[in-house]
Amino acid sequence: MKKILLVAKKTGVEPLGLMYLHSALNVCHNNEIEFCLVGNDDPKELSNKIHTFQPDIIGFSVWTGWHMQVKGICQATREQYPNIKIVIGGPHASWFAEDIDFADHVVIGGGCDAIVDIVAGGRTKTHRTRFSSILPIIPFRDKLYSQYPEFKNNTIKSMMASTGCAFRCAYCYNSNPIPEADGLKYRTVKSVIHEAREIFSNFPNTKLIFFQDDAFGFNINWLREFHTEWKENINKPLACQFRLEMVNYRYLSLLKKSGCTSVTFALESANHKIRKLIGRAQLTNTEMVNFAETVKGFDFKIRTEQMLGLPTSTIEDDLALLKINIDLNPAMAWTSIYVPYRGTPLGEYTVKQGLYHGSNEDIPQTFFEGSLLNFTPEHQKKIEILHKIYATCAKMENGHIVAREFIDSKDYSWENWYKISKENLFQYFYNL
Ligand code: B12
Ligand code: SF4
Repeated sequence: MKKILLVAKKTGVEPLGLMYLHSALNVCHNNEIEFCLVGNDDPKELSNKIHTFQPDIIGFSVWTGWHMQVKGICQATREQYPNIKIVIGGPHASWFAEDIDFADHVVIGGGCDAIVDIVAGGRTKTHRTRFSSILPIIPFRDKLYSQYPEFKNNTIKSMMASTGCAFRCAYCYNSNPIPEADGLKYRTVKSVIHEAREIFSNFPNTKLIFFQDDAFGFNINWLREFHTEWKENINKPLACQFRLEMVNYRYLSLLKKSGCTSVTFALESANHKIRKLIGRAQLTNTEMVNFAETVKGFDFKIRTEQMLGLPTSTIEDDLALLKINIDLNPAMAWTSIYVPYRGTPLGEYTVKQGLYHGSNEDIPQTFFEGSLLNFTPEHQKKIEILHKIYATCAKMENGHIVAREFIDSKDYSWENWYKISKENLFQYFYNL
């Protein structure tokens, strides 16, 4: 029997990757599996867990941005417990396997076959499987949910219906596909329905399934079959994300008829030159707005996404997109601050243009923390403040004016926010 500890960074979304690994490992019945999700609140949680559980193997699921911390954790673990085997998998391992010199095994691509092989005593250092190897498997939820009841109690549960993406945005790792990321692949509708049925019957508090797919239902024939089966067998609300380029009447009506209530799509930038730079120029600005309005016409709750501080962008660009959001009035205008991930075409572009001088080692753990590009300190600060007030300003009729005045004032106190927002709302009320 082997004791296996599966570790990931804790986020608000259940770690589907680890749940898939658990499911694959379940075929080797004699293993004891525990999870540890590393949050920011308890720095000793993982070392305590290793100490009490005494695993034979620790598997880390790693994203770029968390990799330096994981390296430190692994080096310390190795010193204290030289017999524990360390396995590194997940997106960072898949794209940067050659940088990982602190593990016994590095897994590129899908991990289900690899982890089973490693546990059975496989000796290769680098394991390669296609990401789509998860397709026939249904992730195990019980064990993780019993260890982390907040995911069980969450009325939203996540699923994936596909792996890979058909698009190639320059800021995203999918634009630089590794052979193991073998394009867009779908699970069968039958298997998706089977998983959803299990979720709703085993966790009856579930109100909605969030499909984490990058572009849900890109294959319209798959979506057509899905919509019939979901309606007939599940008939519960779902949320998904897609690209505006996929939008047409047929696509939206299939989503609507399935029971989709909430949709997320990215606008990213109101500046067409920048949209070209980031690989999102398939639509003109007018088309982008018209398509977004078409989505709204179907009465979905909308979340738009945008990156502030894109390479070569100005605060004016960011405010112009805020105005588009105000006119569209989504339920939520979500923003991140652009991170120049090395290895993506846009990350490399920022280095070539002298806009960024770092390596992936200075990448923050989330993309909300500030810009790494060489904007002036004043511009950097404005981006940070705009990020914090963006969603609120998007709900105010003259929010772009409020945002501009507030970030230009350089007084970022509550008192000043109160003064500026109140004055502007009065102006709007009196139609001045
Ligand atoms: C849902 C999602 C999120 C959710 C959380 C998901 C979660 N808790 O797992 C949220 C919204 C919170 C999120 C946040 C971030 N995300 Co995200 N996210 C995704 C998304 C869309 C799906 C992930 C998923 O569930 N996939 C399905 C599972 C089954 O696949 P998987 O996790 O890859 O796992 C498989 C293999 O990788 C492997 N594997 C995984 N772990 C391990 C461990 C071991 C030991 C082994 C052997 C194998 C193995 O086996 C699994 C089964 O085949 C992916 C894109 C994608 N399509 O995968 C991006 C993606 C993972 N995210 C990405 C990024 C960059 C982030 C952020 C770091 C962005 C940021 N800077 O804020 C943050 C992290 C924030 C934080 N606090 O740490 C990048 C990672 C790129 C990279 N080089 O690392 C991706 C790939 C998007 C992209 N195309 O660029 N994300
Ligand atoms: S649509 Fe999303 S997942 Fe696909 S390449 Fe663009 S950013 Fe990446």
